[in-house]
Parts: sequence; structure tokens; C-alpha cells
Amino acid sequence: KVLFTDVQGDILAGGLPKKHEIFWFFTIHPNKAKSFCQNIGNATGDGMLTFSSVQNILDERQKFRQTFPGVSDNVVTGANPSGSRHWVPSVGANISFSFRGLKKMSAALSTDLKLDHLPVPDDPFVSGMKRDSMSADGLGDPPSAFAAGTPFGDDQIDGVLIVAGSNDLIVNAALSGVMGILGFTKDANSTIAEVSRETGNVRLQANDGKEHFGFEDGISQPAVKDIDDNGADPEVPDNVIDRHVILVGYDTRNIHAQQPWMKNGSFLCFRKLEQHVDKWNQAVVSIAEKANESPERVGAKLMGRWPSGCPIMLSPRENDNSLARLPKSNRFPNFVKSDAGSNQDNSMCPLGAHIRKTNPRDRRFDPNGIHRILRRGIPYGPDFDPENSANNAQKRGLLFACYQSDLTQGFKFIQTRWANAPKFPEPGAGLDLTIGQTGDEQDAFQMDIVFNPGQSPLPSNTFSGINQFVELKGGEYFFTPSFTAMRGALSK
Ligand code: N7H
Repeated sequence: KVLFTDVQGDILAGGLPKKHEIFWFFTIHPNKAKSFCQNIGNATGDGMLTFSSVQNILDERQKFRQTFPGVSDNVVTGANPSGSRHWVPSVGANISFSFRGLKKMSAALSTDLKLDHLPVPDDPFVSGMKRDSMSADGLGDPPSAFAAGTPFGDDQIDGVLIVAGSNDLIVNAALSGVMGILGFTKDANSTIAEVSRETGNVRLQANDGKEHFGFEDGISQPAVKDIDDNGADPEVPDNVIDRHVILVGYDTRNIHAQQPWMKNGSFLCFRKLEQHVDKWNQAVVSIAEKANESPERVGAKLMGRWPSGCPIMLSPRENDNSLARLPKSNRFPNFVKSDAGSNQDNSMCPLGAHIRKTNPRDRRFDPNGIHRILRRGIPYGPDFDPENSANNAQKRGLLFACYQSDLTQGFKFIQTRWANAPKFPEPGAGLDLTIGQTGDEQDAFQMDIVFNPGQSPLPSNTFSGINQFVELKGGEYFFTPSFTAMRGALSK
């Protein structure tokens, strides 16, 4: 209970309830940093619910259970696939800071945050995403995502307010309220100013819960031992992770962040990922024609799941709705169907399928179970409509967000060592078919998809156009502190 009241609500237990969500990126006026820090402390005093803790979310869920007995909890968290979703009006807010923001705050604080002791060389958080992206072991991002004059290119973002809830009215009202409490005004006295904002929306009606390529998202999440039973399934033991994988302060071996004030905090990776739905659709159709398969089956091969969420490991030839929902949708312990030891088996699920690349379910690749993240993203932009070219000129994608105690072992590891690595988990894998990027065309075409056992892979030129489906538009790394830190070290 103490832990739950100390941790911000988006991190554990399914996260803030989100049908509508605003990420409000701000910069702190250096000469107002002191009053900004004081406001943070005041805003989180006893009885002040400006920012939601995990406990607040759990209380809300309990209230929901009592009001609607028998209706699945998932409808409250919005985190899992479900048929009908009922929503109670609810809203929650969280706050996170970039390293740049913490530096500014630290200059105004009497407590020593010991930021100079924090970094190990090339720590992603200390570098910030722009420099990390361009470093020698970078993320493979297009430089345009961090170009001068763009929100994430100008080294201005000190923090992000995340406000999420059941509709836009309630979210906008809460955002204005929280901004006011932090000292935002429209005159020169303002403590903070907006750099940019991103608005996410769960898609409408039939597409509720699905991302823009048409797949159910938010199914597979690790469950944090003793804290978070959501998704925990005894048949998939590796899906249960220790709390130190998500929360800072529980593993002294974690050299990337070990200051006492950071305990119960978590690192947030935010990436605005535009999805080119037309390119995805074209590639899927063109591969399907060459392979004499249905486009739906090709899409399922690229993702590792059918649009419903049903994993192709359990139903390789056709969708089975009865396997689409938790816990069944997660009940496949690994991707290897047949022979002992080899990871090479490609006949059920391609080595480059998105869910295989991002969670290989093989302890040899993650012996300590630390390359895991809690995903908390939300789609943005209107639905793609092939009949309406004006609509399609608008942008759409995923406001990707995930939490981990160590960015190097979490997001960065998954993106660079797995998704972007053409030989992972075996030579012939190619890049992650959804998010892989290296800038090297050759890598992109190295990929085997087999539709039927014993068949040889399609020739690689079948796949022109892959790895162009998702394009980074900017992003940043943040630290999401505990309530103890906000009341203490970060405000005094
Ligand atoms: Fe992915 N998608 O909606 O198409 N992702 N993802 N992702 N992703 C998953 O299991 C998607 C991205 C992971 O445990 C599903 O919830 C899209 C990044 C992980 O089985 C679908 C984008 C990273 C998993 C998508 C995107 C990850 C996962 C299956 C970008 C980290 C769990 C549904 C626009 C670097 C794997 C589900 C497991 C699953 C989609 C980005 C990671 C449908 C469109 C950047 C760890």
C-alpha cells in the first residue's frame, strides 16, 4: 500500500485510464525554477490529488467494480483487449522530467540531487534522446525527428505533464487545472511555458483498442511480481518480472540510476511514431499476391498476431477469436515449435515478426529477465480511410510510451539489439518488421517468411517497402519520480 501511494499511476497496474490523453511538454523559466519546485511540493501534499498514484487508480477500479459488478476491469484500464468497454468518467495526471529539466530544478534547490554522480558514460537519460539517437550505438532514427525548429530538436523540453481520462473535456479541464497549480500563467510571471503538446485518442467503435495498422494492442505486458497481477499467467512464468525491472531503487547493480531520491521512480521513454498505413497495406497486399496468401495472413506474419490479438503460434492458418483474449492470447511459452534448442524455426512465426523481436520469450537472450518494459502508448490521428484522400493527408500513428528502471536495458536494448539487429535472434531474421530501422537497405531485405512447413522462403525482393511503415517524429527520455521525491528532494 505504501508503495502504491508513492508510485505515479501510469507506471504500474495497467496505468492511467486512457481513452483520451494529452502529453504536455513544457520548459521551465530558469529564474522561476524555485517557485516551480515549491509548487510541485505543494501540489502533492496530503489530501492533494493533483497527480494520481497507483493507489488512486486501484481505488478507482474498485469503485468501478462495485458500480458495475461482473464487468471486466480491463474496461477501466483500457490496457487490454475486450469486447465492450464501459467507461466511468475519470481522469488522472502524472509528471516526468528530462535530465535537462532536473538540472534546472537542481540549481534552484537546496537539496543536492547528485546529478553529476548519476551518469555512466553515454547514459541515454543524461544524453537525452536526440544525442542518444545520434550516438555511435544510436537508435537508427531519421535525423528529421530532431531537426532544428521542431519540438524535440531544440533542447527545450524540461518535462512532460501527462493527463489521461475518459474524454477530451475532462482531460483538457484537468490539464488546465494542473498547469495552473504548477504556476503556468499567460504573463511574464509564468513558471513554465508550453513547448508542444501531443493528443492521443483510442480509436472509434469497432477499432477501439486497435492501433492504426488494425491490430489489437496492449495485450502482452509483463506482470510485476507481488504488485501487478494483470496478465500474470502461471503457464507463462517468464512473464512475471521483478519490481527492480520497472522501479528504480531495488537493484544496486543498476548503475544507471542510483540516487536515493530516485527510489520508486521509473524512466519514461516517449516516441511519436507516425504510421504509414497506406505503405503497410500496399506491402501486405503485394506480398500476399506473390505468395498466393491472404493479406490478412501476411499481416499476421509481420506482427506475430492476427488483428484480433490471437497469436499465430497458436493458430497459424487462421484467426481464432477464442484465442484473442487474455490469458489465452499470451499462453505460448516460446516461439520454437519443434526441435530442442534451436531458435531457427520460422515456419510458425517469422524471426522478424514484431512480437518475436521485441519479446523473444527465450531466456538465453534475457537471462536475468531485465529487457522488459511496461507499454503505455495510445494512438493519435484520424483513422485511415482509403476512400478519402483528404483524410489520408492527415497524420496518424502511435504516441509510444514505456516505463523501465533502466533505459539501456529496457527500451534501448529492445530497439537496438533486437529490433534493429538483422541477425537477431538468428541470421536471416532481418529487421523487426514493424519498427526495425538501421538506415541500411540491405538489412531491410534480409528476411525469411515461410507460410507452410518445408517451403523455402520467398525471394527477398518480394519485400520491397518493408521497414518504411513507421517513422519517428521526435521523442525524449524522462524520469517519473515518486511522491516522496516530489514532496522532498525535488521541492525543497
Ligand atoms: Fe509494439 N502495433 O500496434 O502494431 N506492438 N508497436 N513496440 N510491442 C505489439 O502484445 C506496434 C513498439 C513491443 O510480449 C503488438 O500487446 C506499433 C516499440 C513489445 O509478446 C502490436 C508500433 C517497441 C510488445 C504492436 C510499436 C515495442 C509489443 C501486439 C509503432 C519497443 C509485446 C499486441 C508504431 C522498442 C511483445 C501486444 C510480447 C507488441 C504494435 C512500437 C515493443 C500490435 C504499431 C517502439 C515489447
